[in-house]
Amino acid sequence: MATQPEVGVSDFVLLDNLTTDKFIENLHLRFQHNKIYTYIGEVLVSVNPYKTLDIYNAQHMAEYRGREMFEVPPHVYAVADACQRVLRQQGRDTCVLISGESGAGKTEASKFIMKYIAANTTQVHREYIDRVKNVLIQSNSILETFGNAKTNRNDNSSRFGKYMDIHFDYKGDPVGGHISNYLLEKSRVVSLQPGERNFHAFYQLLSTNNAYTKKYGLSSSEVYKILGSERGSAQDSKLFSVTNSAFNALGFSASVVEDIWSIVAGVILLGELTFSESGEGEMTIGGPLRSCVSALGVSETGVREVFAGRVLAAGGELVSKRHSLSDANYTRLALAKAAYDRLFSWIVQEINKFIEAPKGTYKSTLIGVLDIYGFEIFETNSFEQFCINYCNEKLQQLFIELVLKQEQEEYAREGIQWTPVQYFNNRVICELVDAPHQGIIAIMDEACLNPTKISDTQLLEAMDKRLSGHKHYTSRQLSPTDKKLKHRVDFRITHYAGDVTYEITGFMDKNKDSLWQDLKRLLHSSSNRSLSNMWPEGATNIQKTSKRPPSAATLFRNSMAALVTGLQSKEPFYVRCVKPNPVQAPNAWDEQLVRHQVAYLGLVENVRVRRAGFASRQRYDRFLQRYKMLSQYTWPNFRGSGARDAVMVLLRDLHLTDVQFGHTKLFIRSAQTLHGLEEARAALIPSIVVLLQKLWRGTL
Ligand code: AD9
Ligand code: MG
Repeated sequence: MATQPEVGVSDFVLLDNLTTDKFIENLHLRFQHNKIYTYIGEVLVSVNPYKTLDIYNAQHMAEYRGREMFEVPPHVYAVADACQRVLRQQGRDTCVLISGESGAGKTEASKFIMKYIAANTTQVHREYIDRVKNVLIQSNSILETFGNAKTNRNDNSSRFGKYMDIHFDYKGDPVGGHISNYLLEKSRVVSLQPGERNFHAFYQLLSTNNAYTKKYGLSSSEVYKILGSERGSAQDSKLFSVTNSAFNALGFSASVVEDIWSIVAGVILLGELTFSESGEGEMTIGGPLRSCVSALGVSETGVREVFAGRVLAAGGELVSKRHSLSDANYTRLALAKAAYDRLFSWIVQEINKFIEAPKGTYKSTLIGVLDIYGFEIFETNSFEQFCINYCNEKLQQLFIELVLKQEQEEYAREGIQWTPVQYFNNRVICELVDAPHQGIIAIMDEACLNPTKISDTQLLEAMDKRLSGHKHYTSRQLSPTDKKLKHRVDFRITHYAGDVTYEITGFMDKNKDSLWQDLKRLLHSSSNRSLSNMWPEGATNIQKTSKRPPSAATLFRNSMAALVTGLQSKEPFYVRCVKPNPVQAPNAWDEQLVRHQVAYLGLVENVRVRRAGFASRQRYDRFLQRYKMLSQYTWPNFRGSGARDAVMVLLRDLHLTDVQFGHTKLFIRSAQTLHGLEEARAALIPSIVVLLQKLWRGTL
């Protein structure tokens, strides 16, 4: 690799006089020279360049293959390579945790990692592996079409969480994968903040006149409510072809693809329906009802019925309830959200069928890549932001546990000399949200289970009562004397990344997340085979549906807990993404914004822990076994007793001093030292092999 002049330091550990100012100065200097990557030991800090850099081609990939992180300039490929090496050499599962706020570059980083991993395969079974690679990459474009949208922070914001496992065989070649999706922001289907767009899929479908628009009476030149103030662009039209090719490449049949786009059309058309009351109190439905039912493959009578009223099972009896206009409208929106949300999860499931390693394939190890929504503070924050920010708290907690806490605890345990580094532990905020019986989720669930209908305001009152003493919780309602504040119905959580005020309106409804049985039955009755399959529970007899399903927040909390448990068992690598400015512009640097992120990501603390820390730690017996050949005092056997003493003698002989001796382990400060040991060992091995052969043959 051509050596390039160093700009600032490529590892923050090497900074003189570490302060936040110096840290930011170095980050900025490198950013100005398009050096967007810098290490903190093995943690990669990445700044979004908001421009295309020529650092990702095949030649660059080749330069990182099989190289140690400290040998080559910082790059996301180096992380991917290290991940794959741990997997191949130690047979351990690894994972890459990518964090940072919305628009910081997480999804792009995850794609680079996947590309690198997919490219870095052996030459045998090329054709099969090419298919797996292709499938893993194509699945991304489908997920982005249906799960991403333009927000005020990011033109291509992931509105769902994604965790992808890539499975490898014993040779380290990818054989398949599995995607888990978390909580799609389905409220976006029916309401948009000013300046934002709905999911890309809607614009793609309406960017040209195509077979679907023709079939369902849609037109690319019409205005549809679901699209907000934006229209499908030439770019959307291009991406529509990309999405369809991806469906095709993955193996979706033409009829399933037709089912999918028909559901998207049906949701657009649901957005156009209106309700009014005729003179006799009869409800009339305005708008393109015919096309809507045709797109959804359901009967017009069925749709009229679900809007006109619903049937409830109360104490074993069936009771009909007539809908008011606002009930009908609520039903329409609920139907649109549910149909789209289920479509998204179903697409993920289908993709999983295509990317799953075939039965009988030996799955040896895996790399998990987590790309999940970043921390969000909007003008108005609702239930979705509450869940998204809770998820970020959990991941920060994992980072603290793995990087800051465990490392320091080990130093203490091993009796290593050490000045402890202070850091904020956000466990207390996680518990504010998820503690059993006392956390916000528990209080919300209690309210949702209450047989009498609890309003959002009553929920807030219950939260205020139970949480008012908590350091990270404040409610505006607590100032009933202040007239201006009295009617505000929000609460504030002091998150690790800043204060967020959540509007309580809609929390109850979104947490219950129940869809009336009539609607499930309607969707299950669809002649659209895929839609019908998505709603198996619509086949259940209404009187038999008994237990209430877990709430949305509980499901989310459980899926986060499972995710964290899964990640804990793997060797983690971190990519910490930083957003340089709020306007998505190249070369612009907003010092305040960067400073805020550096603070809450705990980057300076990370450097402190790392700096005072050690690149490697190994048990004495293992270390001795591996390197005893490097000294005449330990090869072939140490004359004294105890591995610790032997290692001391060995290191004295090698004049190595940047180490500390713990109770059970040796701590090596720099990675270079370790590398030197490895090189010396590699150089000696051939002569030792010859020696051993001679010994065996008795010719020595
Ligand atoms: V969100 O939480 O999903 O809203 P992300 O995923 O953190 O967010 P994303 O990866 O989507 O952000 O990056 C935002 C945009 O920045 C991309 O669409 C690219 O235009 C741009 N970007 C990010 N990383 C790079 C990069 N390494 N090189 C060039 C980049 N452009
Ligand atoms: Mg993203």
